[in-house]
Amino acid sequence: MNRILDVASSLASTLARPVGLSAGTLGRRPAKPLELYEFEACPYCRKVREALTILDLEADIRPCPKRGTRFREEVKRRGGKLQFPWLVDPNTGREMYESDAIVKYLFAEYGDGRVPLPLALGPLTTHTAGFAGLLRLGRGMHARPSKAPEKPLELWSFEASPFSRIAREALCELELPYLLHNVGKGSPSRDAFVQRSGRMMVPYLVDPNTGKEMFESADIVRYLEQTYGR
Ligand SMILES: N[C@@H](CCC(=O)N[C@@H](CS)C(=O)NCC(=O)O)C(=O)O
Repeated sequence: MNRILDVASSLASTLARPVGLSAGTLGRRPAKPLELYEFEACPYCRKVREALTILDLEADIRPCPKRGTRFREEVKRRGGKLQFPWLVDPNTGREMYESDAIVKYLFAEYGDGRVPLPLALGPLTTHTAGFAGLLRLGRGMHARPSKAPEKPLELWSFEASPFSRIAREALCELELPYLLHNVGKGSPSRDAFVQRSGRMMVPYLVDPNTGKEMFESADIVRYLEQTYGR
């Protein structure tokens, strides 16, 4: 996709549903990152990713785009059906389908128990997430051939960041697993991130397989294509 159109449509997607911009009220912190099986273009998955940003939670993302071969079967084998999002919380042993149930669970375990209004409107929440996703013209929906990395990558991001979305979609389409660090506005995780990266800007990618670390969504997408695309 042309870069200007790419950035404009990602910005439009954020403006259509500007949720997952900031950290909210935080509760207890999990000892281990959550595990989320999802894909970027899925509106139900978007709701869960928004909750992760608001709750300032880290998650091991296992991308499950349509036609994907790397993580989809694991969901069917362990959960019983091919439906996304699917959340595993290694801290409590919970494994769950259904975005609304997952969102409620996350705010109960790691927030103050109250689901914020934009995530509590049932079908309206899902429809706005769906419309916002449509503006991305199918990005983050289908798998493309790729080489599997030995170790998961790491990405600093927050859900509503238009540039981070572009990087996440590439990770998703290439089925590259990554540890997602959410650093929304007001996030207590920002200081540690700035210490590590040198500045407050997302997306920021770290690839422990090659030692590469980089800002800039266009550079990240190019790097991922060159390193892992087939
Ligand atoms: N009610 C479910 C609906 C989930 C759902 O329909 N997810 C779609 C993706 S958006 C799905 O899993 N489709 C099967 C597939 O992609 O193979 C929820 O809220 O989580």
